[in-house]
Amino acid sequence: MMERVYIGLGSNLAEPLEQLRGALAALARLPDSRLLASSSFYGSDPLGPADQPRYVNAVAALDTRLEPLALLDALQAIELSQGRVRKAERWGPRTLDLDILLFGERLLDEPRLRVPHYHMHMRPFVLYPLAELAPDLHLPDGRTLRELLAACPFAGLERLSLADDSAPA
Ligand code: PH2
Ligand code: MG
Ligand code: MG
Repeated sequence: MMERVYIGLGSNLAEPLEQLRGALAALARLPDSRLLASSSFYGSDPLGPADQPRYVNAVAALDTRLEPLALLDALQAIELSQGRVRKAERWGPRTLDLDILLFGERLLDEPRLRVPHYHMHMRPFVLYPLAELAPDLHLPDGRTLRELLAACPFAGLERLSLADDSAPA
């Protein structure tokens, strides 16, 4: 069964725009999956330590037959292939971060993976790009994306590109 997955992309090191473009190209090559759409790219104020560069963020929609942990493995392989080094600092700078935001209607609470993503409901750099792709979305707990957006100001965000500019080649 194909399931609809939303993936958050983020980067604030080593040419963030190129990091996101490369990541979208890699997502388009995932096995047993189809990349459906990607949002505009957004510049965003860093959440967490303030002494780090601004991020570029986007969201992608994917249909996949992969199981969640197989998809997580594939996303981490993409992060590593683009030079990510995992550091101890929480919410510190990174070359590429690919987070599973939603996986169909599933609620997952495993050591490696919590879905929905634990802070997505209050992160403007997740909610606004997601709303471009799925404005009528409902979360598995019944909350609507519209409700979450109403409680989340468009703060520290700047739309850098239209969705079409960031589409994979
Ligand atoms: N990711 C983090 C920590 N802080 N801030 C912004 N603006 N965008 C991110 O993607 C981000 C962050 C940890 O994954
Ligand atoms: Mg993250
Ligand atoms: Mg992550």
